[in-house]
Amino acid sequence: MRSPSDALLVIDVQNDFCPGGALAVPDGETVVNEINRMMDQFEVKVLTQDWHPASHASFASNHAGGKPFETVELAYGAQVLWPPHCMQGTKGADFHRDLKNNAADLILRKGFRPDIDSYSAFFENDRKTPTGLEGYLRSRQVDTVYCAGLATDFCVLYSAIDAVALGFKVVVLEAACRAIDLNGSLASAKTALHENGVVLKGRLQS
Ligand code: VGL
Ligand code: ZN
Repeated sequence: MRSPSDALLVIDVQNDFCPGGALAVPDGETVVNEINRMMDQFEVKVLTQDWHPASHASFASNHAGGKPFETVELAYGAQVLWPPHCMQGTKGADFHRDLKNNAADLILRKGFRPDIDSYSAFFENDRKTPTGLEGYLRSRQVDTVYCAGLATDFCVLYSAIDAVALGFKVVVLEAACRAIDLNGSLASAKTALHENGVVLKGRLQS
């Protein structure tokens, strides 16, 4: 068992981000075993679930002429348009069936506001609306956050950087993450993680 001040933060291991899903991350399902293996080592275990209404502003289909993977300007700034994914209550929004989701202490849903996307588990894409996760982790006296899940270059990246900004020590476990890699976004994500003081690690010793 690790120190009780260590939390495992598992980002968006949902069907739509796995092969066959609406926004499949290459090899996305391979993170499941890695994550399951670590689940018992942590006292604090949080899963996030991308959870969008059908009218969500990040869906290309909700913009006239909008195409997946292009960038548009929304009220809060630039936003990548995605194929509709992780719609509330759908199979695509469910966790991967093999993920040990029953072991989680907290399941945090994000991206439920129609007009704001939320990559980060801490702040929505307007960069100021909090999700409440900071308070939860502080109440449980967490000081170090170990990040895993999908996708390395979007939701894991934003979550890790926000966690650092909030004063947590942050480790991204690369063997337990996979990337979308849109126009070099994995390389820039790794640079940003390093520059922000996030520790990149392969896997934890068991
Ligand atoms: C994600 C794009 C859109 C992610 C979520 O989990 O990385 N990426 N919604
Ligand atoms: Zn999403």
